[in-house]
Amino acid sequence: MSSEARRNRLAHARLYGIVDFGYVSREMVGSVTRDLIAGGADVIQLRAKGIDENTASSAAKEMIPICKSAGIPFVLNDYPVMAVRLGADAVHIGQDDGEIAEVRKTVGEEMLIGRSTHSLFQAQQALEEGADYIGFGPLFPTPTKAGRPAIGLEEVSKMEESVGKYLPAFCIGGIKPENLSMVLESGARRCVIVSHLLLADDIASATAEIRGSL
Ligand code: TZP
Ligand code: MG
Repeated sequence: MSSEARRNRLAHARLYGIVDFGYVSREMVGSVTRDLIAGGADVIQLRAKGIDENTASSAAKEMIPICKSAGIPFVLNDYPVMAVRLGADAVHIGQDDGEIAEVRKTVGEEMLIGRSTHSLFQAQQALEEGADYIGFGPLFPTPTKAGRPAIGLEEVSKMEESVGKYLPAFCIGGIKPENLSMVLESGARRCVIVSHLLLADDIASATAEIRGSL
């Protein structure tokens, strides 16, 4: 996918799905990726925390052709060098993963860089630093990032106004059907959902239900 196509896809994305090794076994990576895409996820990330690098790499290698044939950007969490080697569309980094300018030196100009942010200040900083998109949260407490304090909905509209206008901003953390309308009413336009989708009996249907509300 060209850099322009990557940006364009991100610009129109509403639902960002994550294949997270906290919920998905190595054997299920391919089918979960296909189910998220079938349900309408617009972007897919591999999040392989606490997993050895070879397993992360083999999972990414399985996911990339699935995403590519569906025209869905593939994002690798962490591992900028691996992201380049495997031809990921984007790399996602946290607050503790260094400066975006440094990551940019590794991944070049064509690859998109996403940054996790946990406050309005961090979101504005990511914009200034040259992130291509951000995650903003966790809005609610979540088992996926246990121990990380929830930031609530208070800053969502300010974040959308001062950052989300200029780059895609995905609200994240504890979002599920029961609170989705609240999240949208607070001003959010895009979201990342992990556990609600990955723990569903039917991942494709759960994804389609959420996608339909966005
Ligand atoms: N970053 C902030 S909250 C979060 C991440 C990766 C977890 C989101 O997962 P869930 O299960 O949708 O709350
Ligand atoms: Mg990281």
